[in-house]
Amino acid sequence: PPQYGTIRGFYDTHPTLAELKAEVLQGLACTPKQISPKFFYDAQGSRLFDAITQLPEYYPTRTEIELIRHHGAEMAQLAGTGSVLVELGSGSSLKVRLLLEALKPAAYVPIDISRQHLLESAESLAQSFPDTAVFPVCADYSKDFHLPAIEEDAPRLAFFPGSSIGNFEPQDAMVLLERIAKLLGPGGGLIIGVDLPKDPAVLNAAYNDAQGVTAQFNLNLLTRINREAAGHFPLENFTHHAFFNESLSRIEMHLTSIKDQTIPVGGRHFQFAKGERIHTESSYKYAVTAFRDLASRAGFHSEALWMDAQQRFSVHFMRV
Ligand code: AVI
Repeated sequence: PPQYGTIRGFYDTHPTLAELKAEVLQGLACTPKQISPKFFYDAQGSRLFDAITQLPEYYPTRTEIELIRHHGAEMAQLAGTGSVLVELGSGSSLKVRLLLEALKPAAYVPIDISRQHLLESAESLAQSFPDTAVFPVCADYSKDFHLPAIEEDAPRLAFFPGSSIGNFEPQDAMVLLERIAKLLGPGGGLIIGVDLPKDPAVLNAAYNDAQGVTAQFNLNLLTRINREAAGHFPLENFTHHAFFNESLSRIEMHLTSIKDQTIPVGGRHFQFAKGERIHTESSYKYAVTAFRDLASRAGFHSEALWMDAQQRFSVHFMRV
């Protein structure tokens, strides 16, 4: 029988080592070299990301939390109670805690690629909210994933905070939003956090923190590849490089080779010239109208918008 205060089920479709290896090898064979930012989030990467969210320079998390604190009641009013609440990239599930009291969902489905982190957060949340049925799903939400068959008649609500949508290329973001729209069905709601374009100095500082946590987060990708994909990257031969690309309205993160070198990975050999980079992340910043246009092409219309006084971050309420 289902027990209250613990998770009710667990769907595990964590990407396999073989999938990780194949995607990494494919990315390293591209020109320019690239690796998807979804691979940042192993156990250590998830911890480092949580540390980033606490940094003085990293304004998005703190700004979005303030927006949810101030406007959570309005968000819940628009969303209605009794829904199946699906969170994409739930991480530590801290932000959703601010909404649960008001939302009173029938069930909460946190989806994340980082298995251990997901399970610990889901257990802790289930204990704090014993009336909410918690069904974690470990999955790469950039691919097709399935929801547990629960509360099938309840309306669905998606929560996609943190501007993680910005980590997708705009065309892929549109496709992902289309999939979310399909998952929600007509009338389904979406609460989505989107980082805004702003003074490049503020953006550059947020991705080049003084303590070097973002650099560690970026370099941890190589540690992971060394461990899980038989890589031989010497970490000291690569440096963190992040900057705002104004014409594309995106932060770019790269790992730059400090010298000419050949790196074995998964039985293959990859040449790096001095100064050559691996593109590890883009973080697109969307003005309000730009994001509305993107979402409307995916079948969403905008119902409400919240921004902080400095217009650093936005939270949209959208409906299919
Ligand atoms: C998760 N994602 C929205 C973060 C971002 O800002 O793009 C990841 C991150 N990368 C470096 N710092 C934080």
